[in-house]
Amino acid sequence: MNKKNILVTGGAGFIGANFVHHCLAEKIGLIVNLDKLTYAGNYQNLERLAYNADHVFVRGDIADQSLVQSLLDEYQPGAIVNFAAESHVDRSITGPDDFIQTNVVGTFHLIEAALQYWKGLSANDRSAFRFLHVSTDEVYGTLQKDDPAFMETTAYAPNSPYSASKAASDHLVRAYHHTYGLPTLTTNCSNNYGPYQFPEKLIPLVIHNALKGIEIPVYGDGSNIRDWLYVTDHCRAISAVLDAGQPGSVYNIGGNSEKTNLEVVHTICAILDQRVPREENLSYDALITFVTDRPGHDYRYAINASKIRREIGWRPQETFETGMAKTVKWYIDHAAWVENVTTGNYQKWIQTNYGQRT
Ligand code: NAD
Ligand code: TDX
Repeated sequence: MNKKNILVTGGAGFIGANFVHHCLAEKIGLIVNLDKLTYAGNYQNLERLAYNADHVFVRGDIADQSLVQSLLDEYQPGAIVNFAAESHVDRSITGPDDFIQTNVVGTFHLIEAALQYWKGLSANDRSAFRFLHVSTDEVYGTLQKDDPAFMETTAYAPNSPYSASKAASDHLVRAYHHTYGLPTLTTNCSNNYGPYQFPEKLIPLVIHNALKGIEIPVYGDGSNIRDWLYVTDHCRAISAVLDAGQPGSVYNIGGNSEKTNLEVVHTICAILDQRVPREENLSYDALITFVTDRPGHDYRYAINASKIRREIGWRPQETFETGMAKTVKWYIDHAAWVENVTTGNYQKWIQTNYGQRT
């Protein structure tokens, strides 16, 4: 086994691509990046790595167990970090099949390949190996305004097909540790934002629509609350858990930055008002449009991140204000990237999701 090599899955998506860039900047070792390149995966996110000898990109499915097995045999990684997933709640409501296939069946085949590989390692390598599964706070369900934040011990209560599929995958990972002793780690993180996020998610969608001068759709009355974390802080947390996490453990990761959706939208509009003023000094706020709510919409997520802070020493470096300023600037500076990902199939999704809402 080569301890420094990591098999990253879903590394052409939003968080995965940021993680790959983070690892390569830190010169951690060879990154083998397995991604199916679904609508959400974008090789452009990795283009600047085309000549980086420490990055190997493989187009493929985590559910293809023999492919995963052959990559493990060839590159002998010391860790697998699993980002690959269908990740958008609204899409899971209109079409849950892909979520079950990748998030549940795919994770099963990936961890089964990992187990077979791990069993063949020497005793020293078996104890050094890690399977890190990247999950979400949504598995814990929803909170009321004054409820305490989610802890690692909070009972699972997923409410959407997306969160149910992620919960199922978390349980598989837990079982593979408990039954077979596979050294697993699970991280449950709050909402991320930053570069390379597909503009179907709230923050990049708002920036995109505002700059195009089209309606900014806010579900319901905009009072739902999310705990926002800048993506690079999430990547640092995953690296820290890989290095120092206890096998079989779960770590909650959060930004300690709860905002209503309306607060998020107003923040983006205010930054854009400064950076790209509209004609006649109209505010971008004027584009906000309240639309039919998401079915089963979770009211509030909040993460208690005291375990990872206490045991591993991780804490976020960005505040919501500094992270949002960087994020809006990135989308303004990368208009060509946005243009490329918002053509074709993206247009069909916008019609499916927003065409029915009043
Ligand atoms: P994303 O949708 O941007 O990217 C997912 C990536 O996985 C894409 O590159 C896609 O091509 C790839 N993929 C999908 N199915 C695959 C398959 N069967 N085999 C191989 N690759 C496949 O998602 P994201 O926002 O970067 O999220 C990454 C992970 O982090 C997910 O597991 C998600 O549940 C979790 N997460 C996301 C957030 C968030 O706010 N975005 C928060 C907490 C946890
Ligand atoms: O057009 C919109 N209008 C709107 O009001 C969209 C797309 C979203 N929203 C609301 C719904 C949510 O309350 O904004 C909030 C954030 O929505 P999303 O960006 O879709 O994220 P969310 O549903 O909270 O899930 C995200 O965080 C947890 C990720 O997509 C998941 O992958 C992650 O697990």
